[in-house]
Amino acid sequence: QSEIRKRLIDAFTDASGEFLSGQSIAELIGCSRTAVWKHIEGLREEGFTIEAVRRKGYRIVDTPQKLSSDEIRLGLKTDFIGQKVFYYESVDSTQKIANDLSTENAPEGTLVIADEQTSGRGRMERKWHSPKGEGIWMSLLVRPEIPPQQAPQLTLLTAVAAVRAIEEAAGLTPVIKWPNDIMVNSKKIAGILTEMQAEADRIHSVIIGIGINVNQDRTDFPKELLGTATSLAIETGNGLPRSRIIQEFCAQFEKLYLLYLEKGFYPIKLLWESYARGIGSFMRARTYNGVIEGVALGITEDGVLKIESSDGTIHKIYSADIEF
Ligand code: BT5
Repeated sequence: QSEIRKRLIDAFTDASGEFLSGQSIAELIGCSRTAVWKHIEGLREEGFTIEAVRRKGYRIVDTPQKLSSDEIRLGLKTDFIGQKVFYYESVDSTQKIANDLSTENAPEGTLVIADEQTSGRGRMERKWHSPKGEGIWMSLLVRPEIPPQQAPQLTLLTAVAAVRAIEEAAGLTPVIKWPNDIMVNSKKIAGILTEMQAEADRIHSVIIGIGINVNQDRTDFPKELLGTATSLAIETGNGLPRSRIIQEFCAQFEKLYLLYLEKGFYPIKLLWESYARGIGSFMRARTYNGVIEGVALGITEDGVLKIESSDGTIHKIYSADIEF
């Protein structure tokens, strides 16, 4: 079986992107023409995209870019972020696994990555679409010595790290929409979810979940995300190795995190503002307690959004979805 698979891959490699007829594949790998179809299906299940055209045959359009912890660690330029990687083919949510690892005292910088999440989560129990092989679905564990109420600052720090990683690895410059949306051409390309384990005055751990859409094409998004979501492949026109983006993210995150621990939130705030859109504009914020409209003044030291409504009241927004 694996011998046939190998011959099939070799045949496609030799064909270098040209079509191979069913008959010639059958001869090359030594099986019947009906068996060819079964082997092609096998490759598809592994993540190969194979085009089939009548009278021409088959050709490989895209190969799976398998991730592995070795591949991620190779070429990682950090001291501790991502130095311990747990990689899974399929999980419900990497947040849950990172949370379990945290109670087992996993070291700071531990990274959990999955090729697929079957119940990826957004904020407020929303769903995060995490199809197999198409994106970066990962959770990072950190243990900063900061008061629990400052943990939201890490969401903003992570947004800066994600924007910079995408800039470096893909050559796009995304913008940030408060608090956690990373946008390219007004569509969401990445999201961040920060959760923590803490007592009243002490943080045990913060689990930062990051989802980045990488290889999806337009048809890979469910209907409800068609107008609002995008991927690096859609925006750049080509697929990208996920490991490169993960490595870049880890490097950017580590730099910012060390700066944050040493100098506090202020330098991070300045960077965040330089990538943010909508500050100074009219915004509508949908919060738990209703809608607040007004001009966005900026963020506070704690990463809270300030909106001034038309009667001059300044509202502090801790959690909301915004439109502008
Ligand atoms: C977020 O929530 O943007 C946080 C997403 C965090 C995902 C990561 S993946 C690794 C880790 N493990 C998890 O289980 N989660 C984290 P929020 O701001 O609430 O946005 C959620 C909304 O974004 C959904 O209600 C959809 O409208 C939209 N959405 C869902 N999947 C998307 C995708 N793949 N790309 C763009 N938008 C999406």
